[in-house]
Amino acid sequence: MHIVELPISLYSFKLRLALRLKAATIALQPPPGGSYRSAEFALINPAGTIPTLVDGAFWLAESDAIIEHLDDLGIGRPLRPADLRQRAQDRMLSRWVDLRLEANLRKLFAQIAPAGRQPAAVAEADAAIKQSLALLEQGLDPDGPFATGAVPGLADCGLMASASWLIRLQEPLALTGRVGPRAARAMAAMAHDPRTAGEIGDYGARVDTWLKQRLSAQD
Ligand SMILES: N[C@@H](CCC(=O)N[C@@H](CS)C(=O)NCC(=O)O)C(=O)O
Repeated sequence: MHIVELPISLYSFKLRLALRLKAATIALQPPPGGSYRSAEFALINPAGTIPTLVDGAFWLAESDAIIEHLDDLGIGRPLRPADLRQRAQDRMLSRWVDLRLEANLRKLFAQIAPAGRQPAAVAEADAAIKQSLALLEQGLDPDGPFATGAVPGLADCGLMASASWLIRLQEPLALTGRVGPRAARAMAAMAHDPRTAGEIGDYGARVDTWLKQRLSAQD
């Protein structure tokens, strides 16, 4: 069994956080052909997305599906909360991060290079991100520190991954959306957790390097 992923990929980072929390060691490999757009990778996962779990002829896309499958297989410590309501809320929050926050954040990637940046597109995505953050804040556990309570889950991994980009795009794109206090507390708890602190620091440095280059790009 191995996971096809790339070090800079946001969703791969999300999955690596989950692996750290689970204390699970699974081989990580880049997509065959060097890119998730390669013809070789399309033969494995026709959706062409990373991360992808591969086990012989079996493959699985979608970070949440992969993490839940690893939990179901009993690989590493269970990540999802044992309490069924908390578990369902964790799924809901993770969907909100993916389908609302991340979906709008993604629209900003085409706006990072200053050349050709469209202020209206940035403003539209910023407004939608703000709305998603406000909604998320209402769903996060009031006592925390993590998304659904005392232990981290799917939603904490997704939130950390998306917010790692959001906080770095705020200044260069003059975004007004800010993570709320509950989300900030969950992120701080992840950053201070000895299982995930190193991965978060390494990824942040990688994103900083990537952004520095992109922000000075002329195309
Ligand atoms: N919802 C998916 C999204 C995965 C995704 O979009 N990954 C990006 C890299 S961070 C990708 O593979 N993009 C290639 C594409 O969409 O063509 C998940 O949770 O795994």
